[in-house]
Amino acid sequence: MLRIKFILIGDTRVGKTCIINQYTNKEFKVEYKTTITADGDKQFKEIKVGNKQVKLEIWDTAGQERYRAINKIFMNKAKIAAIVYDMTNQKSFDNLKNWYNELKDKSDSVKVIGIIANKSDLYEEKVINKEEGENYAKDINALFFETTAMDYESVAAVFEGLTKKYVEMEEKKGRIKQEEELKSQKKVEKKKEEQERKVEQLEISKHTNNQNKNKSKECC
Ligand SMILES: Nc1nc2c(ncn2[C@@H]2O[C@H](COP(=O)(O)OP(=O)(O)OP(=O)(O)O)[C@@H](O)[C@H]2O)c(=O)[nH]1
Ligand SMILES: [Mg+2]
Repeated sequence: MLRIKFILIGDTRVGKTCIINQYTNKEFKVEYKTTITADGDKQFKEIKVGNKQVKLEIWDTAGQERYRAINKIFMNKAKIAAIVYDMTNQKSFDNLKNWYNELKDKSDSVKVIGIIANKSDLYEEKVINKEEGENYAKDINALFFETTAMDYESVAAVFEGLTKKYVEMEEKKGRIKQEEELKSQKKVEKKKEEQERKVEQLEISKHTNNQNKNKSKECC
């Protein structure tokens, strides 16, 4: 089974813990309890992507400034990162670039990034419109999602969409690798054939030389 480390980052109170809770336990809690671990809390979920069985290892972390020095253990070997903002909070959107830079600085293993605009149920208080979020995601080559941690489908789309992209990328790389191997195998075979042909020609010419010698002996 393919095991994938999936991390969530973003400002405090944007809803990271609630998104994970909804996805793994199908529940939503209104009361707020800040996450205090800087090295991450882990949850697991098994899903099927195409014909591949995948085990997601989902890491939650603290968004609060004082816990925020994300350590290397948290980022280490993460393949997918979701950067979350709260669409009713301008600052959390402005901070996306800081989170993205931190990710770039501290991790070289992350292959797929998602930008998550959370709290879509509070549409009347919305201060960031969808296009702004989509444009930022496009700038950093990330996928964009709108979610509300109250709704399972909206958060499942994030985990499954990003995982699907990652698996497809890896499969493509695998295919490319296979093609390269096939090409170099063909090259080796071609070289071998050429060498065999050379040896054959050498033997033929040797044989004809011998025949000629014998003929000249016979004649004299
Ligand atoms: N209306 C609404 N409230 C939400 C949503 N997601 C989270 N909340 C609320 O926002 C508050 C913060 O949610 P958390 O999931 O704890 O936020 P966090 O990003 O984990 O915060 P830190 O652990 O401090 O980094 C809680 O009171 C939640 O109930 C949502 O989609 N809609
Ligand atoms: Mg939290």
